[in-house]
Amino acid sequence: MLQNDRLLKTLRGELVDRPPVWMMRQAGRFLPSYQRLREKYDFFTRCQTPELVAEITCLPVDELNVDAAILFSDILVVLQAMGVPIEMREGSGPVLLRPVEKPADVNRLEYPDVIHALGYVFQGIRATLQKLDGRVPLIGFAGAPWTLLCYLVEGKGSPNFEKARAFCYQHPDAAHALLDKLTNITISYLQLQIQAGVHAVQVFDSWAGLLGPEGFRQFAEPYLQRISKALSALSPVILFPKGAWFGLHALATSGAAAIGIDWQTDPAFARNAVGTQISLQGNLDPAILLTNCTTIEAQTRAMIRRFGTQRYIANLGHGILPHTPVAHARTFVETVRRFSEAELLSTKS
Ligand code: 1CP
Repeated sequence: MLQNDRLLKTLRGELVDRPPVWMMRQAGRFLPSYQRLREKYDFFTRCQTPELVAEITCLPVDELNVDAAILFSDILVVLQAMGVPIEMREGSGPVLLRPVEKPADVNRLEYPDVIHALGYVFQGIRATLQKLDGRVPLIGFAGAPWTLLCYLVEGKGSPNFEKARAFCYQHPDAAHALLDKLTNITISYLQLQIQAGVHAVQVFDSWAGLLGPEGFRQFAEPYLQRISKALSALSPVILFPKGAWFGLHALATSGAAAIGIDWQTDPAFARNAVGTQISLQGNLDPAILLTNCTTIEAQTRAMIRRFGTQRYIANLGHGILPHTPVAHARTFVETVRRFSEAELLSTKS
């Protein structure tokens, strides 16, 4: 039994006393307690050791009072399981040692035995659930096929992922074969996370907006739809198609329980695009958490007033920034926790 089920109620469209709140990338980024573990163990050791996964995942629950935990892992572990060696470099982030450069490279990627290759993730989930002891729900996650293709082709992070976009338009058949394979693997992977006990799953399509409306319709949306339709009977699904305001309407009928939006998307536009039968999540600019407590409080309250308190999950519009002071993150969470329905009504009249 969960002691705090606001997130799950919101995902089911049930009434809540106030919106649930959590922050994308809350586990492994800004907390000094995480930074200390980061000095002791390298990144993949942290991801592959169930006790460390449990410890890191619980840090923001213990220290910030958020309404949900997100599993400590990374979207790139799926690519490692497909036989792609990845180095996590200090300062510059992940580097894939053998990126996909031509269509023939797609065939080289292994279809992994997910249950074994990513067994440490499922063990991490079980260890985390024990440590959480029913305090809040646990969110599992995976990268969306398009966002994974971005890293596979580019070989590293990039502001615009031009190589990945060019690959899709120059080799559409190979791109679709790759996206199809990534979709099947992601469905198995998330099914196994659900079996291991996560209460909801989020699909991060961090680079969806880079495709533009037509590219999104071809190379991202069909795969998000497939993942969402395959899983929505098993668990609530949250889709986060960052930057793809133009795709919100189409995703509203994907079976997803919620759609996350970034800060460049207007809440009223998003609500109008998706209708009333789905929850929205977001969308405070993470840079606002770098300002001061007065500004954070004012901006957070304004955000809640725009979304309303029902069918809404308070969050940032993207991951929390590494240098965010803990007190600022706490102010964000506390402001949502203090927001009451009565207040919403009084500000409307
Ligand atoms: O040493 C370190 O601390 C490594 C940094 C790090 C961490 C803590 C990486 C490398 N990944 C993670 C964890 C992680 N990644 C989580 C765990 C939960 C949490 O931190 O709260 C999650 C949900 C992710 C998801 C992820 N990884 C996304 C999607 C979300 C987003 O922010 O857009 C993406 C795009 C990645 C790829 C990735 N992994 C790591 C880095 C530095 C990056 C970005 C690379 C880039 O494009 O520059």
